[in-house]
Order: sequence, then structure tokens, then C-alpha cells
Amino acid sequence: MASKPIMLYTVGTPNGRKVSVFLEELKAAYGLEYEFKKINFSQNEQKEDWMNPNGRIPVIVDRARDNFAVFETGAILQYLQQYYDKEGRFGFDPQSKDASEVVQWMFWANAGLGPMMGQAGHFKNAAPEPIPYAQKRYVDESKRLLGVLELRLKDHQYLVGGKYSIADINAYTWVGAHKFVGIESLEEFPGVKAWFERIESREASGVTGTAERPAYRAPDPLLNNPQAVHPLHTPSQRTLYLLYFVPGLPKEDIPLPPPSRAKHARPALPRASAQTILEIKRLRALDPDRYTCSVLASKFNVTRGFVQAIAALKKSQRRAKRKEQELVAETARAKWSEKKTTLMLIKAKRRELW
Ligand SMILES: N[C@@H](CCC(=O)N[C@@H](CS)C(=O)NCC(=O)O)C(=O)O
Repeated sequence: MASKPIMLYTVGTPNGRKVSVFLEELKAAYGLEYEFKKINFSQNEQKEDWMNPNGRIPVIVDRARDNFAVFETGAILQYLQQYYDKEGRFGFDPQSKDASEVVQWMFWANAGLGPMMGQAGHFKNAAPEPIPYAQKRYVDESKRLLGVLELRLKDHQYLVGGKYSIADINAYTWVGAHKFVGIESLEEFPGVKAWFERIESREASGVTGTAERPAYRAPDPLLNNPQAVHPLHTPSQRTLYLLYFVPGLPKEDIPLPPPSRAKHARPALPRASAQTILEIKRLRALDPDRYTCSVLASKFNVTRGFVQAIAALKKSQRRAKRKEQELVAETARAKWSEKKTTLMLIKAKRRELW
């Protein structure tokens, strides 16, 4: 087939990312190819009638099956699992109880977790005026739902049947948005946290949904040795490491090799356009209290570390400038003291001669 079988219309939101993560898993497992188009929310492209009758992303079109279109994330994940997960790695025998449990957890997430966290995020970040009652209601409900997940995950590795399945993918991207809704950490939910980290460490989970994945890089020899400290591993070099992934930046300007990463660190780092970086910088400078690193990370669909790296870069530039000024002052002081010594020597010589 000339073109790639699956066409995905999406944005890198928690709902959009679910499908990208699963497509990446299918690509890794079976070589399934897909293409994506980022939908422009500001132009309301998601409302155009060829898209989704519900006017939302994501949508897939299966070119290999008569351009069949599927909307609703739960339905998309189930469709892809049914037709493209040939060995059933991410699902179960349709007659089994596990298969029903997958459906239960997916309905639960799509009727509860996603909508509640979505509303919590809206009232925290996008409402035209702050409405404390609404903010509290949706954050409380999101926490209650994370508590439901905790009950399941405190003694289960994955939601169903001890295996990573579409039920996990479906909930994972929303759990990943906890900071966006004002839930600062998952410490309160240790089972959820461990499950989240387990999924986060999978290669496919690094996909942002709307950026090409970085080209393959040979594995770092220090990767499997979490104790090893790379000799070049300093904070400023970590910043440089992130800059490797900024498209359009000439790599020869980034002189250092990438430092080692922790054992389960996400191999794929986000890519952002130069314009996004400028916008992040502008908003940070405008109102750092409102545009915290987490808010900006969700807004631009990059990791928090990436935003921090941009902020750190500014700091390191300031530090470099201060160092340069200190060096100039130091040189001037040295020159002056050299001159003073010479003058004193001349005076002493004159006294000697007279
Ligand atoms: N229940 C839908 C929700 C989809 C949804 O809400 N998508 C959001 C992005 S996360 C969207 O398209 N928002 C744009 C809009 O509301 O116009 C699903 O699971 O696919």
C-alpha cells in the first residue's frame, strides 16, 4: 500500500495522546504505520463537518478498510486493538471476563476520570473568571476518581489481567494531566503512582501526539547502570541535552554529547518549534505566578522539564554574563595592581638615585 494505513487527526491533549500512545505501541509491536495531522483548534477545524459528528479530536481514518472513520477515544482504542493487535498483546479473548473488565474500566474512565479532570482543568486554567465552587467540585471529584484507581492498583500491576492493555492506555494520559488540574503530585495514591511510572517508562509513552518522534539514538552505555554518574552530567549540560531536541537549532552549537539518563527515563523528549519556545519565554516573563512550568507544559504539550530547561537556560545565560563582568573587573584590578607595583618600583629607584 502506498500510503500509511491509519490517518490520525489530533491535538496533543490527554484524549489525543491516548491514541498516539497506542499507535506507537502497535508500531513497535507490529510495524503498523500511521500518519497524523494536527488539528487547529483556533480555526475550529475540529468542528468541520467532515471530521467528527461530536466536533472533537481525536479521529482516525482507516485507509486500509475503505477509509472507515472512528471517533471517541474508547471506540478508537478498541477498534485498533480488534483489527491491528493481531496477537492480542493489548487485549483479551472477547469471551473472557478480562475483556469485560477492559470495557468496564474504559467506560469508567471515559464517563468519569476524563470528563471530571477535563472540567477541573478548564475551571483552573481557562475559565474567564475564577469560580471557586466549580474549581473545588471538579478537583475533589478528580481526586475521588484517582482514589478509585488506587483501590484497584494498590495490589494490581495493571488494571486488568496483570497485563498492560488498552484499559491502562485509556486512563494513563488523563492521570498524566494531574498537575494541569491542580493536583500537584500522586504521592497520595502510591499504587497509581507506581502504575503511572511503569507506563511512563515505556518507549511508546514518550509520544506527544503532535510531534515527530526524535530519530533513533544509539542506547547510552550508562543507561543500564543507574549508579553511574556521567562525567559531564551537570545541570547546565542537562539543559544542553534538551536543546538537542529543539528543531531548527544547529547541533554544532551544542558542543556536548548527551549525558546519561536514569534507567527508566523517557527516551523520547518533546520537540517544540522556535515559536513555541519564544511564546513560553514570553508568558513566563509576563506572569510567572500564573504561567508556572506545569501550566505552560500542559498548554504547549511539552514536559515540565522542558519548560524548566528553557527557564534554566535564561538563568545560565545570566550567570554567564555575571561571570564575564567579574572577569573584566578582575582583569582591571590586576592591571591596576601591576601598575601600582611598577610605580612604587620607579619611586624607590628614584629615591635610591637621589
Ligand atoms: N469523549 C471524547 C472527548 C474528546 C474531547 O473532549 N476532545 C477535546 C480535546 S481533549 C476536544 O476536541 N476539544 C476541542 C473542542 O471542544 O472544541 C473522546 O474520548 O474522544
